Amino acid sequence: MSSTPALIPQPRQATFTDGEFSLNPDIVIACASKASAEAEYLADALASQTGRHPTVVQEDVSHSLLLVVDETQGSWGQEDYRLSVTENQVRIVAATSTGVFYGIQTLLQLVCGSMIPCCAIEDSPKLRWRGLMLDVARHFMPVAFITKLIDVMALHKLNRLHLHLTDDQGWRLEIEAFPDLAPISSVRSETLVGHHQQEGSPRRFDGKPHGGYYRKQEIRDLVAYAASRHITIVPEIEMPGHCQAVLASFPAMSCKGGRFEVRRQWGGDKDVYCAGNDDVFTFLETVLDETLQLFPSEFIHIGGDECPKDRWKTCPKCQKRIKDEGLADEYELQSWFIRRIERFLSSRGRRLVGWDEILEGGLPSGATVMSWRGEAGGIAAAKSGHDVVMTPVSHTYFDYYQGDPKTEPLAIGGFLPLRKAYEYQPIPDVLTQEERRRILGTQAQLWTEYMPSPEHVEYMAFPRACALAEVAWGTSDAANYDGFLTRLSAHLNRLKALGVNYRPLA
Ligand code: TNX
Repeated sequence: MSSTPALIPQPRQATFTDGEFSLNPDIVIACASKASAEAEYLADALASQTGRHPTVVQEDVSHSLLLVVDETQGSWGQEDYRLSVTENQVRIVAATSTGVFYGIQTLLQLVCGSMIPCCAIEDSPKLRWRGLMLDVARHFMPVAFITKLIDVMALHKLNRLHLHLTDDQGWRLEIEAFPDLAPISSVRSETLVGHHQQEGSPRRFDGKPHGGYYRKQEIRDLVAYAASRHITIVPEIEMPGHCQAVLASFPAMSCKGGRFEVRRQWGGDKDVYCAGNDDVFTFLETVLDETLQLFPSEFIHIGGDECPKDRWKTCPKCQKRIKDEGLADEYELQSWFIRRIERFLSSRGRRLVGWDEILEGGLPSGATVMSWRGEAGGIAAAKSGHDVVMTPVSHTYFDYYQGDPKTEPLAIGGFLPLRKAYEYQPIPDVLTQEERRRILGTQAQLWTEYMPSPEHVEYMAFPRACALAEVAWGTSDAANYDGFLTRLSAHLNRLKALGVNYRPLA
């Protein structure tokens, strides 16, 4: 091998030596029974890369390609692996099947034709939440695309897919207890064209209905598919704001009643769930119960962002709640709302995660914060003993422009070029050693107001998500951006082979 293979994310430690392992036609993969699914995955992947399908055996004899799960490796992390390649043998050792799976991902990136360069790799991630958030509410995304995205995530050792399932502009999840909810709340009559016009000038709409929602069986299949790639799907059900689509089905859940439409434009919504109405909690708990049955994720996202307080200020029921509960104001009412939901989730053995506004008015003790309006919320949360996922607009909002707006497709705004995504450091220096452990990880945000299609999502996501994956794995080196770019330009061929519509490098 003349040059070191282009690995993304870069492993923690890798030594390459002379010589190669050759993938002969008669190759056999021997695996521990705990890694048999991973062995089949590897066999399929090798078949599509080399045209030859290896045999998989589950026995302890030594074969040329070995997948070992060694649970006695007590000191190893759940996601760590060791990969060694000699001319005679490829060996992946890990304490869990997840570690084996990551060893396989590295191995697949090493295959060149039918050769694998000799090497010794020891690898482990720095952060355990390495995610991607996909907003399927603003624009519905087909199941086939999410499946493809899961495969591309696996290639990058990303392990959380956060699905933003509900918002003002659409509700995307079938709920059996409320059979009319998804059919009605998933469809808007039309969509805003372009950005909001200047004050006073008319808005334009496309005149075309937009809709779609996921059937329960589709979700079960997606969750299982993701699990086979060692990815957890984290569902988000938004509350107390961003709920106008629900109000189109259930106006009585609002403070004022009346008629609501599934929202046709972005931003600026005033309507919220009525925090004084117990039916709202019965509704939300029913929805959450069905959601929990579908998604085994420990973490359940409840949104919590951008909850306008105007309606609550003038609502007699909300004001009565404030009085009855001895709350100071509407911010404490929001906090009371989130606490009530947090109690519900923890009674079901799950953990609540929400956007950083859930800090306002006091945070329930078990809650985890996604710090999006910068890092301050995350820092405050970590300092007060809460877990945090760092998601600041500055470095993780992949709905922002990645180049000159004059030559890029219309985006929401902002500017977040690839280099900036690569330079991100999710663990703030100001935290103590103890507090740093609170930073679970980071994730990219793909808000889809201006991404109407899967191809467009791919264009915005990649290659910035390649950078984020290395940042989250903990081996990015901002001082060597050029080195990353060199690896990336080879890595992009892998994305091309998967049919990903990435943004070409400048
Ligand atoms: C803010 S980030 C929002 C979303 C928008 C996004 C657009 C967050 C928690 N709320 O509703 O889609 O900005 O960048």
